[in-house]
Amino acid sequence: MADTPKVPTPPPFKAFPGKASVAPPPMQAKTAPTPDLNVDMPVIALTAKDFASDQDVRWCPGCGDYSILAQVQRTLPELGVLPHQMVFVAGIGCSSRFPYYMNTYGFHTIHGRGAAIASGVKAANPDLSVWLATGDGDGLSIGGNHTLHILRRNFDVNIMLFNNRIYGLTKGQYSPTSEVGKKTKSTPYGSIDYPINPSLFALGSEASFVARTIDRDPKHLQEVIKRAAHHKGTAFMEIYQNCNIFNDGAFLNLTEKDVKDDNIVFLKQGEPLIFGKDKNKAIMLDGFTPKVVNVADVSADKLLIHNEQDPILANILGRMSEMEGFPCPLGVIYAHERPTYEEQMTEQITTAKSKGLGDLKKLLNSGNTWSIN
Ligand SMILES: Cc1ncc(C[n+]2csc(CCOP(=O)(O)OP(=O)(O)O)c2C)c(N)n1
Ligand code: SF4
Ligand SMILES: [Mg+2]
Repeated sequence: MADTPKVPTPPPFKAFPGKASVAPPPMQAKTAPTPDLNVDMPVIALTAKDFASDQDVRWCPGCGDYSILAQVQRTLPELGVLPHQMVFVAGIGCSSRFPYYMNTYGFHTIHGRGAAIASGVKAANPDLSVWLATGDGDGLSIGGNHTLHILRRNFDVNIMLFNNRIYGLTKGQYSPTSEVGKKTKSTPYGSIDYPINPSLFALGSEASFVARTIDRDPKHLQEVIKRAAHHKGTAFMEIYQNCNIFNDGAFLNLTEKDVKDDNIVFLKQGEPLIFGKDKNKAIMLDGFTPKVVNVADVSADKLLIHNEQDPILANILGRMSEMEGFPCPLGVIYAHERPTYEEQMTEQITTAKSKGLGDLKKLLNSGNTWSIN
């Protein structure tokens, strides 16, 4: 196969006139600076156990949430962030029980409002490493509005959206990601709601990082968690998760040994999208339309090369998961840094403070004021 073509640099963001696009950051944990007390102290090697709380885990046996929890706890020691520098926030749902099981600070908040609370935590103390656990119901039904706003604001928060395509905690009602025709307790004749694609929702909400992964692939899950942790800005992870009680087998096409290789394409920056049991299939673009081709029939320079900084390609890849005859892209779909909300907010506060103390009475009586007789 010919040399892999160079990945083009995307244009700068129009929302930040004059600022050039930002190259992917060096792998460096985005976290709190080491507190003064720890300066010059030897680094303590933490393990997964240091991030696990003493609470009994109350998920159903066999639930995919166990794997997600285990991979988070296994990955965190590598980030160089101490448990007391982290906050896990959640709304309500099975997935939202996550903070109980973490030996970090945590908030189990109200349904759909985790994104707003996580934004507040980050605004109040930008040095904390803030994580949000949410579900397809919590984050995209009642909390859809809050999810949208945290994404466009770009707080440096890591969001894990557990997508099991069902309301698990409330015993099996349909969710915004349930497929058309799905029969549940609240859709006895089959759902007539068209489902949301969470990764596309995140892209449409101007997320600066969007990745997709799955509970049954621990290694991939860990890689995605690590990438999200290193991204400066809101990192949105859609995690396919099996609810074996109310929606068992929702992702069988991506987990069954005999079919998964034909149904998944793993995204790797700068590499062609090749998939299939024998690595004999690939994706190429015909204009903006993706096509599945046989590797043997096409020259290597015609194959689609992954560029996680390309927003147009991100939309094609986000959509591909539901296109008939195409594999589901797993990995980092989009990663392109831009200034975070808390950075800009701090800058504005500093500028305002530099002007000295204000006069509230003068302010209230300034501008267009009038008296009512
Ligand atoms: C204001 C409010 N409305 C409704 C509920 C009931 N409720 C609790 S969890 C939930 C849905 C959870 O689904 P999801 O976010 O997908 O989480 P999962 O349990 O599937 O992980 C609902 C509707 C609630 N707790 N509060
Ligand atoms: S109801 Fe489903 S999502 Fe909730 S704990 Fe049980 S298996 Fe997991
Ligand atoms: Mg759910």
